[in-house]
Amino acid sequence: MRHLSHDHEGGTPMSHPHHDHEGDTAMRHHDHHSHAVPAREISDSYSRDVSGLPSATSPETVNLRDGDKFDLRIHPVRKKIDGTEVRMLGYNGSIPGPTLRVDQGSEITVVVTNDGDVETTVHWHGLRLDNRFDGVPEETQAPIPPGGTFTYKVQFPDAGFYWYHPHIREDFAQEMGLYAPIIVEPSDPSYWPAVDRQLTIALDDVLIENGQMAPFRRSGPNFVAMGRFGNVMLINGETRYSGEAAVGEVVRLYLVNTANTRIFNFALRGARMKLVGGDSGRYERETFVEEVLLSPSERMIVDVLFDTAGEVQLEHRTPDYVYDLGSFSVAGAAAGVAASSFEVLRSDPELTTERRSVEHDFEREPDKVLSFVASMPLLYGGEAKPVSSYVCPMHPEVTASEPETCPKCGMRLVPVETETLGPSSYVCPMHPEVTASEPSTCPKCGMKLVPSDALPASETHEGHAPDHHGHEGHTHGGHDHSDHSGHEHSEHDHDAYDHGDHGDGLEWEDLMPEINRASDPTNMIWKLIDRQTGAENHAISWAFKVGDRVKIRLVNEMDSDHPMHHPFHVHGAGRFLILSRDGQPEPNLVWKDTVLLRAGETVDILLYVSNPGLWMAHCHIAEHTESGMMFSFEVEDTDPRGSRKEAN
Ligand SMILES: [Cu+2]
Repeated sequence: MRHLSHDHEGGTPMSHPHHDHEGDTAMRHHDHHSHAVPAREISDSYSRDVSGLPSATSPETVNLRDGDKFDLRIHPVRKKIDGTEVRMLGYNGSIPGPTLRVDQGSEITVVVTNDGDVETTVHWHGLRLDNRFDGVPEETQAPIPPGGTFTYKVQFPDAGFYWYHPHIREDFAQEMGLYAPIIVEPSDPSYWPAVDRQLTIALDDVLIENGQMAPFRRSGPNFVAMGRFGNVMLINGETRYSGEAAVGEVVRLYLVNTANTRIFNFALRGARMKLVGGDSGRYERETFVEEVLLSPSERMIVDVLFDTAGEVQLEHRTPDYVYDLGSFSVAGAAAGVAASSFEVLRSDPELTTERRSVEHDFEREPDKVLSFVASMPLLYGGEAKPVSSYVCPMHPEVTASEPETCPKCGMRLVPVETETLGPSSYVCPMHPEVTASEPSTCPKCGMKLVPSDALPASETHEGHAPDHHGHEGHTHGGHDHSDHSGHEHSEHDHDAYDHGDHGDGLEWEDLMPEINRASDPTNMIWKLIDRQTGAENHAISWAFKVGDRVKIRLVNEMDSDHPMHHPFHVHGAGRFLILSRDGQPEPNLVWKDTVLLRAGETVDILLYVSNPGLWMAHCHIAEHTESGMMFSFEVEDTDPRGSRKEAN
């Protein structure tokens, strides 16, 4: 598979000791580079200055035992991405930050020092921990100011794969590099199947324009419509993965999606993959899969058998493209023994039992109903100019003389302020130099052209420069997509609507970047609505007790200015099972803290409430969270000995 722009990059931190090489290279490049950076800092933008910053280091894996203390320092670093040097933020100087490897049932102390560019907290994603240390600003702690510290006690009741990231300006700070994995080793040594080795894989993207990180506003997020898509894929902070494996070796990959908004559909070409775990621990049944779908913040744990020598490609497969994320070189012969049991598909007795115990929950009415709705004054509000026609921003071929909704995606049509019946020119959202007089697709990237006059002018547009690396890191599809029946989640049937051009209710790319860039919390309103009370976002006031099993119906409404997918995350009040999607029982259970809701989809979850306190629930698209698509709920401690009542 071709990979045009990344051949200079070295390997991944976990497999290549040569990585610190990059420091020297970066240093030399820096002197040369700083002259080329235009002196165009907008006052409302966070600094992009790399001068004097240390180079990002390779992420470490830190083994911590019960009672251990660990220091975590946040500070700016400079990092070379795709040949360009950018300012980013690292935990202990690396991107991703250090992987914490801990024991189930243990507790550690983490002393966080913030020498970064913005106030911060650390959220320990997916952990059912003491509420005081959940990292929610103003609710569980005061923000850690630049120069400040905070000491967290972090507990790990459940085996599996978790991660940590900021909970203030996630759209900026997490995107700038503040994310890192946590592996919780199970107390039961037979909890997981045998493997020969374990690796963590963080999937991300960043937006590089004109040789710089696209600016972030201090005053608040933009790209609030679809979230900030990157144009450079990052795998463990690098543009290309480069690993090695032995023939016959079984390697466990702990996968996490740390992107602001991009969904990753991860696949390996040339090796066998067994799905064993999800957000929190193992699946009810292990299954062989061709690919795994991860929305932002979701995790998947796959065991990989490298059964033949050669190159095994890591891919992100979308309906239109296959992104090349790097490769494993497979050679030699494994000394390990895990391969002998790779064919065995095990099941989890606990979740098998749980499936029986939730049988009546599939049928009963939900306790809570939560809707996901958008209103978009940017496109639909305000001026009452006479207009003669309307067009769908996503589907330019859909036009009407009345302000209807698009039959394909449900978006409200946008007024076209011309006298002509339809748009007269079309432009590629990714390649502005590509224009046409008829609706067609871009020869460079295959995206549909949009009407030029449907795009509002963008004040801070820095240009999608023709030489940007948006789609150079991938080759066009051509992979046989028929052979992925092993993955139940990717087979969801949604013929009731057609969204994102693929009928899957997912937005794989930013289809309207100008509109997206111009969107902010004032002109793009994301709402969670409690359908029983009508309360919206922070006004929602749910109260549960420890021990409750709450059935929550999540409705991603099509009757919305911009229906799109949302990954819904519940903090450590408990963990949940997905009961059903559009009425279809979930075929393979796993404990979850985040669930992907496709556009138009209704998902029932069952939340097992275990931890008292004030807990947050929100969409995990960073820009949606930051623009208010969130609320918090109370959990009362029913344990009479429960003494942690500092909140009142
Ligand atoms: Cu969202």
